[in-house]
Amino acid sequence: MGYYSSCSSYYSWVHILILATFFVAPDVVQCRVRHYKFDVVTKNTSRLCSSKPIVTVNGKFPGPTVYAREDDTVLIRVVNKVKYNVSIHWHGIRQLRTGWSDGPAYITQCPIRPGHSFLYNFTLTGQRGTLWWHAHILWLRATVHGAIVILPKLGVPYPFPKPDHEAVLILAEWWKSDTEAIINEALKSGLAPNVSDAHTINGHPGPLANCSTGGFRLGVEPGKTYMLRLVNAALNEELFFRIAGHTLTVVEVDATYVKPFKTDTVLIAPGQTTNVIVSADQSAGRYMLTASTFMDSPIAVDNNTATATLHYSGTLSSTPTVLTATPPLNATPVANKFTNSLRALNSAKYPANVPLKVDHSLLFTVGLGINPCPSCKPANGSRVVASINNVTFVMPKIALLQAHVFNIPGVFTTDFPGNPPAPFNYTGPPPSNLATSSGTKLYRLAYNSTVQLVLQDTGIIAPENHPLHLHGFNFFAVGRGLGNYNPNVDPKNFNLVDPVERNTIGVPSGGWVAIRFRADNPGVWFMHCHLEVHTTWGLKMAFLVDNGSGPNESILPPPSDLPKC
Ligand SMILES: *[C@@H]1O[C@H](CO)[C@@H](O)[C@H](O)[C@H]1NC(C)=O
Ligand SMILES: *[C@@H]1O[C@H](CO)[C@@H](O)[C@H](O)[C@H]1NC(C)=O
Ligand SMILES: *[C@@H]1O[C@H](CO)[C@@H](O)[C@H](O)[C@H]1NC(C)=O
Ligand SMILES: *[C@@H]1O[C@H](CO)[C@@H](O)[C@H](O)[C@H]1NC(C)=O
Ligand SMILES: *[C@@H]1O[C@H](CO)[C@@H](O)[C@H](O)[C@H]1NC(C)=O
Ligand SMILES: *[C@@H]1O[C@H](CO)[C@@H](O)[C@H](O)[C@H]1NC(C)=O
Ligand SMILES: *[C@@H]1O[C@H](CO)[C@@H](O)[C@H](O)[C@H]1NC(C)=O
Ligand SMILES: *[C@@H]1O[C@H](CO)[C@@H](O)[C@H](O)[C@H]1NC(C)=O
Ligand SMILES: *[C@@H]1O[C@H](CO)[C@@H](O)[C@H](O)[C@H]1NC(C)=O
Ligand SMILES: *[C@@H]1O[C@H](CO)[C@@H](O)[C@H](O)[C@H]1NC(C)=O
Ligand SMILES: *[C@@H]1O[C@H](CO)[C@@H](O)[C@H](O)[C@H]1NC(C)=O
Ligand SMILES: *[C@@H]1O[C@H](CO)[C@@H](O)[C@H](O)[C@H]1NC(C)=O
Ligand SMILES: [Cu+2]
Repeated sequence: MGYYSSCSSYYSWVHILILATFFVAPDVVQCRVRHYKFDVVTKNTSRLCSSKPIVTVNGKFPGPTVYAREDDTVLIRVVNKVKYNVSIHWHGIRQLRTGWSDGPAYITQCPIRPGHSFLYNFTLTGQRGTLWWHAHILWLRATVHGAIVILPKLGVPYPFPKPDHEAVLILAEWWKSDTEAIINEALKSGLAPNVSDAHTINGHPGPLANCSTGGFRLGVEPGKTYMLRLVNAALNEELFFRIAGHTLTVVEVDATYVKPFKTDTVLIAPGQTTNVIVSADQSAGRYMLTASTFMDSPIAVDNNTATATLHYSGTLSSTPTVLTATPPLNATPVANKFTNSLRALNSAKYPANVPLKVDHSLLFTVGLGINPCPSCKPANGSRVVASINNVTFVMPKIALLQAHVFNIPGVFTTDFPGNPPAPFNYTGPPPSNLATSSGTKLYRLAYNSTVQLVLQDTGIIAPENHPLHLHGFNFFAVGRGLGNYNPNVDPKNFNLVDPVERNTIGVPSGGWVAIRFRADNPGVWFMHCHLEVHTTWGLKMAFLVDNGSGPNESILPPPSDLPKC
């Protein structure tokens, strides 16, 4: 099938992007140490009527899939051959004691400058499933992203019947213009950036879009079962995923197993991954796959649906494609039905270790704001910002983890507020003053302390669903509701038995979500909205987790090639 797997040699992954085929999980061996090389290079493309250079890894869009097994150590040399500063984040990888390899620029590392390289070095401990990697600087992740497939340890089965074949499906977002020009224009004006021009499935918008280069085709054989590893790599939009005429069985999200359930629609937010099993149990033919936008508040979005085709072998060319309707753009009930169906598998082998005792009980408001900006003429002298607990995060000039470990003063403070500084009716009429404060504030946690964090949306400018991503940890989503979180009532309804475990969670529009995690990973860990526009506007903060006192409870020493600022 054109795949190649080796533990010890550098190679450029030959990604199988042949139309009308299916991917087969490579025959991945267990490696003590596994090597990859990522060359960050510019590549010309001609998709959606635009022929523009894009930044890629190894010239691929989407980028190469990293295949590995649980317990492998992965070494990935990233070589920067483009004009931009670059860093790569391994989204959802726990990075136990290896925060240096997490990747967010100016949080755990200084960027890799043009002409330089950095060796990411991490071990896959206690995780198996689909994750993904992406650039974590500027808006480069629009085209610099790919899947990470962590197979169970050799010989360990999936906790569900083994599918006959597997495929990676990366959902993404495409602008005809250069994405750096899009965000720079927005920052200058003070207004929201232009929405994208299309969504894509494995790099292709599909036959429904104008000027398409042909849609992605997933070839299937009648009677076989397929595991689709879905990744939402879009910058700013949550997506619904469907396959005409087929039921999907969800078995895993964010590389944690869930109690399998059947659905006709998957909801997937930027940053999230979802594994579904589909049986090729329909009559031979072509069936449409759709990735369509979910937005249940009055915010401008790209509502173009990306399409691909499930193509049965033996289909006559005259057979018409079976279409599917997409859920309405604002289909909150469809979204809720999916979200409420997610439960941790919580088996003897894969228990849900929900922290039952809480050391830090935190309430963070997440939302937008408006600050003065004299130069922002199009926005009449103001600009849209975003904040957590009214703090618009200011990016430091020196990476926070370095400042922490090397004791460099003046880079950050540890006074991030654990509660809103001035409580208000978060989901009611907005306060008269929409301004935010700003700073590079961290929240400090002792090693192994436990956190309950309620993320509360605000209605400032508009209520909106924010997919929050926490680096360095998985968390359990123990509760969720509409309106303002009520600490006297809502905890009674928390699910502390089998809540879904993940690394990215949607805070519902005009509502809240409660998560719990154990701070068992020393380092500095970013938490931010995975809508790139909100992150850019400042909806981000970081947790500082101290070393523990035990032998394996300190962050490892920094690698010698760590980039300098
Ligand atoms: C890529 O496109 C740019 C302009 O967009 C052009 O200058 C350059 O020659 C192209 N490179 C290749 C290899 O086609
Ligand atoms: C990777 O990190 C481990 C520590 O976790 C270290 O022992 C090893 O030498 C590193 N490998 C390389 C090639 O730097
Ligand atoms: C954003 O959209 C506006 C209006 O369509 C257009 O004039 C502008 O050129 C776009 N910006 C970029 C960077 O493409
Ligand atoms: C497709 O073409 C139509 C008609 O020219 C236009 O209105 C629409 O915006 C185009 N869609 C995309 C995705 O470019
Ligand atoms: C998609 O958005 C465009 C521009 O806002 C709007 O004109 C169109 O009606 C929308 N289409 C759907 C199906 O919502
Ligand atoms: C700026 O002010 C003009 C004139 O009052 C108004 O028409 C326009 O909508 C304002 N723009 C924004 C972004 O507030
Ligand atoms: C934590 O432990 C590491 C490794 O022992 C050490 O380098 C570091 O100085 C310790 N303290 C902090 C604040 O990182
Ligand atoms: C908050 O505002 C909403 C909407 O106006 C209202 O229904 C609710 O009663 C308010 N809550 C409180 C605690 O004032
Ligand atoms: C946020 O901070 C700004 C600046 O200090 C202040 O003016 C505003 O009232 C605060 N808003 C809230 C909701 O705390
Ligand atoms: C962390 O705390 C839990 C609960 O108090 C305890 O059972 C566990 O041993 C601790 N782990 C470490 C590494 O200290
Ligand atoms: C610390 O880690 C090493 C290497 O992974 C392991 O051999 C040792 O047993 C661990 N020690 C403790 C106390 O967990
Ligand atoms: C790249 O990063 C370095 C280190 O932080 C910084 O000094 C430099 O200005 C950055 N370059 C660009 C083009 O942003
Ligand atoms: Cu957001």
